[in-house]
Amino acid sequence: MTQREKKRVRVYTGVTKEIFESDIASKRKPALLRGLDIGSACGKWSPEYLAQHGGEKTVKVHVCPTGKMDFIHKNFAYKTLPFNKFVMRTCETVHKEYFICPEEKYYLRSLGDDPRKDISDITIQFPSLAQDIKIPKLYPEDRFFSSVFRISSAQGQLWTHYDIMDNLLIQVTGRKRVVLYSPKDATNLYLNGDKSEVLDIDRPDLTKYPKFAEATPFECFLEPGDVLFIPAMWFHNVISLQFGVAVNVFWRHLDMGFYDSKDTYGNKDLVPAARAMQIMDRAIKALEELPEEYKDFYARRIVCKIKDRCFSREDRNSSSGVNGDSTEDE
Ligand SMILES: O=C(O)CCC(=O)C(=O)O
Repeated sequence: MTQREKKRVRVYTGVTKEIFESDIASKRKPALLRGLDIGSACGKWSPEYLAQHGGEKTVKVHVCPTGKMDFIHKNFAYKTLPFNKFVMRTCETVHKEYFICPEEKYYLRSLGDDPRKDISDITIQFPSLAQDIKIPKLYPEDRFFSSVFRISSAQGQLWTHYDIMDNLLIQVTGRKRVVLYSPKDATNLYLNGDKSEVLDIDRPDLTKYPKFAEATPFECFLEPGDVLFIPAMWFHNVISLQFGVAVNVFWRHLDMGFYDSKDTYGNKDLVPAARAMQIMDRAIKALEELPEEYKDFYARRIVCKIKDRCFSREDRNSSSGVNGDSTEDE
């Protein structure tokens, strides 16, 4: 069994707000936007400059002995460091000062000042650095949710996950590979919450995860200045090929009532979806009270009902629930 061939993410240049709305966001597919004005950050944000202008604010970072972070076996620790010290360590390959080992890797996903109440916004947490970056206003500004620093050591790899909001990932320095999967591949990714259990997407264990072979990867390489549109629910796996700094911006593209008002990360399932998942857990518990052959019978009936009522017309008759997105060439 082999994996499906990778498809390329479509590249766009000269994108205006109008083009973004009419030709890109509405297609609900990832898009690599080149040539946008993201301000002076690309030329300025050396590690030394970031350390000087980011200051000593404490940040909570992932520290991992290898680049491949594993959320199942928790091979990383959360540690706090002053931002300036974190940046200078993250761009080294071997550290004199370290938590776990001299080759450890670091990854920052910035948070609000009090993560239980505050949302990450670089203009609030890092006002001096925020002046250098111009976030392309391709989305309705009153829908802005958060702006997040993503700073990674070379070879730092973030597991495959989805977010529930639309997102522009602005690569400021360093090169990065992003592999994406359509929401319709949810059935092939062995999900554990919002994350895929298939950690090694390049050499997956297809004996343990046979359906992963049916998932279609979409790949792109981000260079400094590139902006990747990641539509809500598109799974993404990110590897920093060099020390790199990105800022990503999430916005609420749906009516406000869909979003959990207590969600400061922007990754809680939409309110009706969370309700449906809870009801489903209760349904499964009820099915488990039945003798085996009845449980199997009613489970099949429920699956049929969900397919008939909730799947798109073209997916209703397929056994896997797959899909226009995976088969269409980009
Ligand atoms: O670029 C990264 O390090 C991760 C990006 C990401 O997960 C996101 O934009 O949601």
